[in-house]
Amino acid sequence: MAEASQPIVSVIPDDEGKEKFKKSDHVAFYRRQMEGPNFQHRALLDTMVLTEKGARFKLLEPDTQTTLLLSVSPCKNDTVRILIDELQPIKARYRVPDVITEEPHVEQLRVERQSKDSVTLSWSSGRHQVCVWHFPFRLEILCEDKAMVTFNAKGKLWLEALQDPPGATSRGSELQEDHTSVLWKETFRQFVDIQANGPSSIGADLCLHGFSHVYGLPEHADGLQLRDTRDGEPYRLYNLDVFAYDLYSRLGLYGSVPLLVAHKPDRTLGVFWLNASETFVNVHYSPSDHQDGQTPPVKRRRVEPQTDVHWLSESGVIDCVVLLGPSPQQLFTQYAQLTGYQALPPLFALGYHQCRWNYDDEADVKAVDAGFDRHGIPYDVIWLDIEHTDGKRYFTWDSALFPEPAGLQRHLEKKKRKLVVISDPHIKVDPDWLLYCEARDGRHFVKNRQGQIYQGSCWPGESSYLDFSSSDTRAWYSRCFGLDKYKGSTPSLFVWNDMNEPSVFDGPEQTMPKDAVHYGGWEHRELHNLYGFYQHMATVEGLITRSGGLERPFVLSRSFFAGSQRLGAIWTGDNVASWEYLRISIPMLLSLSVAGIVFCGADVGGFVQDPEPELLVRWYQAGALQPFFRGHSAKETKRREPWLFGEEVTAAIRTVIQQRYCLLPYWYTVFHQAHTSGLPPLRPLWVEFPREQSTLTVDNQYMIGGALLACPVTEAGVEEVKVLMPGSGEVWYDVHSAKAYNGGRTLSLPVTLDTVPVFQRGGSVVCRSAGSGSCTAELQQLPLSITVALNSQEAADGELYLDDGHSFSYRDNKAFCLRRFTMLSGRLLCRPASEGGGGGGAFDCVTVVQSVTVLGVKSKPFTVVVHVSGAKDTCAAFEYMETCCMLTVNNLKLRVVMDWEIQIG
Ligand code: NBV
Repeated sequence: MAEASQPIVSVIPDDEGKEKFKKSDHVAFYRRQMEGPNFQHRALLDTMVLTEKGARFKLLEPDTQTTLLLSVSPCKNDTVRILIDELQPIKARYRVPDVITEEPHVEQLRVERQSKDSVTLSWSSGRHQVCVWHFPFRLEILCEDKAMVTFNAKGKLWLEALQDPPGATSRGSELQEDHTSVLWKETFRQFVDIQANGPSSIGADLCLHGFSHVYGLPEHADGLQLRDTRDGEPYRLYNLDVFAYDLYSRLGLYGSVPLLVAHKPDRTLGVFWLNASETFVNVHYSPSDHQDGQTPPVKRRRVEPQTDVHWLSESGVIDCVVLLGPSPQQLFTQYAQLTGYQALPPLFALGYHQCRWNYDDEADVKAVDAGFDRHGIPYDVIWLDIEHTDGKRYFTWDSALFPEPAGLQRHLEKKKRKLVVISDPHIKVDPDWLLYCEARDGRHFVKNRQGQIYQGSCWPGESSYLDFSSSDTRAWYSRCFGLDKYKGSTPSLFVWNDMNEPSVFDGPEQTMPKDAVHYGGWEHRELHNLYGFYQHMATVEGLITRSGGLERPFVLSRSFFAGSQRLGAIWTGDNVASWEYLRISIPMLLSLSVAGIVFCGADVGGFVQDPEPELLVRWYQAGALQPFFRGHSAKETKRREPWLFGEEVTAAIRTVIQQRYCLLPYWYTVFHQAHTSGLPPLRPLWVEFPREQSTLTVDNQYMIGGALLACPVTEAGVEEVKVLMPGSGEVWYDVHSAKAYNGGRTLSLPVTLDTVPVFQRGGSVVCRSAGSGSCTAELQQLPLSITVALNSQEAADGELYLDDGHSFSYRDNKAFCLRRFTMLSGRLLCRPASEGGGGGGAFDCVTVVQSVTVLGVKSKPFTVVVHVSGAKDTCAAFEYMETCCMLTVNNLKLRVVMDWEIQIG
């Protein structure tokens, strides 16, 4: 069987290809809901039942005589789950499994007030209330008597009852044949979709009171703040393979997270719409001119702003969780409690990754690897794209190009470097290939609606698609990564899942037909947005099992859903080597971060086309300050390893990669924080400065953790950039010059090609490695340098997390080290971060602090005295630079696991 035509031109949408993807008006369920009537639902208050799972009510729609079941469950972590299903569906409707990690504890509800019009229930000692209105049905969530959210404020509640197929015995057969055929069949271009149980869409609106800024809903190539959708398309959540996607667009991309986050100075709130079918979201700000963060004109009567959010999905049930915050931190924790925390990556995964479609052969890989050493550029991982396989049969090797893959991995492993290989979800239809036969015979493929194995075209030619929604299939796929089974693989091989939207070259919108059938008889439409998430899960399981449960996996996936953060990293797919794509990468990564997908990155340099050297340098500078840092380029592009553009470019790239490596102790610490508290490493400014109006619309700058403000340069040929220094009363220190700036203003800073504006916040402590090494394993042997940045009270604190960097020992044996550095009244203390908070355990931490720099020291001290518990005090030599108020103490050898202090007097 032939491989699919190779040149990417065959899959690049040309002008005709733009039609490849639907707009909302091509989508029947969207039109039906937008053009249809507002139903007149009534909550039958006398049907209320209070159980330990919350409150239940029946809802009646008199015109259609549909009865729905509403349940409201307030949870202990200040979230409220609203679930609406048909009271008696002809068969169970799809409920998204495997995303919510554990059902949160439900609070006991108390009836506060009840009348024929409404019932008010309270929990959490009356602090929170829900009020359910009989007619028109609304559900209001109040915090301290203030309405926060009204569900169904605009009466958009919609739920189409499932029907039996025509000709079947029950209700559906009553429909007229011609009427049925219009409703049940949807055509797009040459593709016909037959809906097994008829129209089954759902929808609802929520009014967010007092909010005029909402964020989240990735993945879209657009700004951070969601736009009012009245002037165009709704946000679409439908995972699609969109090559060189359009910018500033609300069309669906590779992954979806149905979490919307609203923020105002005194509250951050979330709405999580747990549905994996095609989904649209309309956002309406009122007053409509209030969304840009400007205060409304003075003369106009002040109207409380609100944001109305209308969700519409093709099928499933209404399952909506309102997260009440109130702080951004609390919101992130609530969301992580619901869908899981970021997996703690192995340290190498935070290093630099070198990828290309493709490195040609073993010699090429070795030459590129040697190039990094020759040019003194650290890196950890080299990647192989689809051409490494035998005819796009994943888990195999092209024997001419990669005759000794295990030897290649050992070669890299000697330098403590890793290999990542691609593994896509499509399997070449090849009865002579054992893996194909096993999958076929084990019934691991998705079927078509006629019950045969579904086939579509992809890289290998005719392919079938693994049904990762089945746990049996996931287990089988996981076993394929076993070292005995995956010939040529070694423990230093890690994995990349691409094309898992899934991408099907000859499918509707280049994906799988919605009427394909998965395990359990579920139509693909029900779980489309989960497909990539499930492949990612199976791959992660495979790597964990391969190591006997001991080693942390690393898997990059292109497609994702809510909860993918538990699995690993994602990237923003096929971007283009242009300044605009560099710029958009920042809000794209911030939107992902806000929605829990925090280990994310964009192809550095741009995947398609050739970046000019200046763009390449600026992209490395930006990428080095983003969580997942990988250079990648498409097949037709020119080679672009960092040393191919002359010494100036090589030096600039070397510098930022080295700086990234030096900063890895800090990155690792903020990842540990994401892993334990849900706080994203990359944070929009409003997360750290929630009360500052000026931060709400900023999406070219961000915080890395709580301490560093980054503002990568993303314009060509600039000599100056504007940086908002948030927070009046804050002090910011330029990390390169140590120069101090006061917060609460926007600065113009001169820049050259080498400048990367990064500032440390006064009041923070940042730990860096004293050198970069050639990869992260080498870095772990190096001592640390600590930078203490004083605030206006001359205080600062910060944490450091260390462990072995690769195993689950930190979890299973508490083998980690979590330290807190606190500076107050001229005294810097190094202590455990919390009672018993990782004082070493089984982790033999030999890391020492070599130097301490204190920024913001107003005058030259007389002495610096070091005190280590159990030893004599010693005076340390120091340097003081008056021009930048910087004190440096060098030549220290303070073990980070020991308690010690430095007194500046
Ligand atoms: O496997 C080839 C590419 C890969 O390099 C890229 O990163 C993915 O986003 N893949 C898409 C398939 C082909 C794209 C035209």
